[in-house]
Amino acid sequence: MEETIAAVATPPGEGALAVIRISGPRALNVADAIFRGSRQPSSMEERKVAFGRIIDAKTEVLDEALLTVFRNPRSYTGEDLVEISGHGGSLVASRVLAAVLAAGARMARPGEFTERAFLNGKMDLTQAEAVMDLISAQTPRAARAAAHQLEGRLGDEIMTLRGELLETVAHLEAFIDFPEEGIDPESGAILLDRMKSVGSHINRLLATANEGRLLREGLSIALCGAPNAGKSSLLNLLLGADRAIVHATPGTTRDTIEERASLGGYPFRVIDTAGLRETTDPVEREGVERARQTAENADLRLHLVDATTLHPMDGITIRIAPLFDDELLVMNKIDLVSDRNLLPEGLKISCITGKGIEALVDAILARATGHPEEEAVPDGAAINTRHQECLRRAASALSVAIDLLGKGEAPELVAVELRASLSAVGEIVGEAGTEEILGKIFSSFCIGK
Ligand SMILES: Nc1nc2c(ncn2[C@@H]2O[C@H](COP(=O)(O)OP(=O)(O)OP(=O)(O)O)[C@@H](O)[C@H]2O)c(=O)[nH]1
Ligand SMILES: [Mg+2]
Repeated sequence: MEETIAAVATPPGEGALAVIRISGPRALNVADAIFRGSRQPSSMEERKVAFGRIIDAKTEVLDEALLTVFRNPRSYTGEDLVEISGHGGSLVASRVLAAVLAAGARMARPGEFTERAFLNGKMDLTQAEAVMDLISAQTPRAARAAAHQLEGRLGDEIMTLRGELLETVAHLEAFIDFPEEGIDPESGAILLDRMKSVGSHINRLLATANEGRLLREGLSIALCGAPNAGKSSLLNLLLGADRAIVHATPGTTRDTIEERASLGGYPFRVIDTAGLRETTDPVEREGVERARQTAENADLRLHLVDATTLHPMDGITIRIAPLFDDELLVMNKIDLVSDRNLLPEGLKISCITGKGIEALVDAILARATGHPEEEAVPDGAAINTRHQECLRRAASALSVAIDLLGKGEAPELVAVELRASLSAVGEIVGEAGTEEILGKIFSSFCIGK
């Protein structure tokens, strides 16, 4: 028999409420032991709420709470499940949990409620992953993508792909039953077409990996350049907050300052750095060294140049020496430049007036997503690294299958590869879920989820 698990599902600290969850075959008995209300939890109707007192084994009153009963299979986990909403102090919640554990539940592992939901068929593996994505989403766009995945959009897409592969295997296996006849050229061509179309479906999904990584992990972007270029001003502007000290004195920023910002709905970490210059000041030199290292480790590098130092003149082409090969060059303080059209090609902004900032954000997004910002970002599935790994395996087995079929090899051999492709696709939704995969996924969850 499954053990009954329990945990505090709300974050630690003080709050209006704390929720304690109990799930498993003994959830209602455990609740009976600690709850004194107008009804016993085990005799309550499902999805009904009762008010009562929470007591421990010595009948000391620990809290007043609302208790909700969900019965197997109509609960988050698919098991009998009880939720207790009590007062949100960390001590009171942990005392209630201790009473629950003393009454026969055991402490849940991270993600164990969701793992049980998956094991009991309440959701597929992509939906279970979406629960975690939704909880950890940093921007509205990331939250929306996670909510779509939670709804089952990615799972449905994978099931469609799986269906296409299954049909192809079935088609192929019809020939295995009649080995002496082999595959006639006409059927061979139809099969090949089918396999290629499955291949392009896999590639379409693989193409969403970058978007998925961006939404889930975000990107870091380092602001670099000479002292006084306006790096700290730009950081503050992008954050919409007065975070870093801005001053006319060159060499103001010494340490790197890293802050989260949402640009175009994507989560970014924007890092302000010390102005890069030769210096004898040991503290500033350390700052410059850190600035270089930070910039090299960042996903994107933005090279900010004070446009007033460029002195554009008619007939003279200004060249700005790049700091990094792949940098995004940005000229700042254009509000102070009268001959703007004489400035070199590139992004031009003013941190004082805000001019050009939108175009700058668009350029950052185009770099980050790999497609121009005006192009609509696919609203559907955006796969994660695990899905990507499975799909790559599926694609490679499929391409071997296509190769074998093209060479006129026996249908059995082609079928082996197709089956490998099928099982890799099935792994995404958890059809062939090994303990190891599940352990990896759910251990990253928080306790109580
Ligand atoms: N007119 C004008 N002044 C700006 C603009 N951006 C920054 N400044 C001014 O330039 C000076 C330097 O700005 P910071 O943001 O501190 O420059 P920084 O690149 O962080 O400088 P360090 O930290 O010393 O490397 C400040 O006086 C800002 O007010 C701009 O777009 N236009
Ligand atoms: Mg600065």
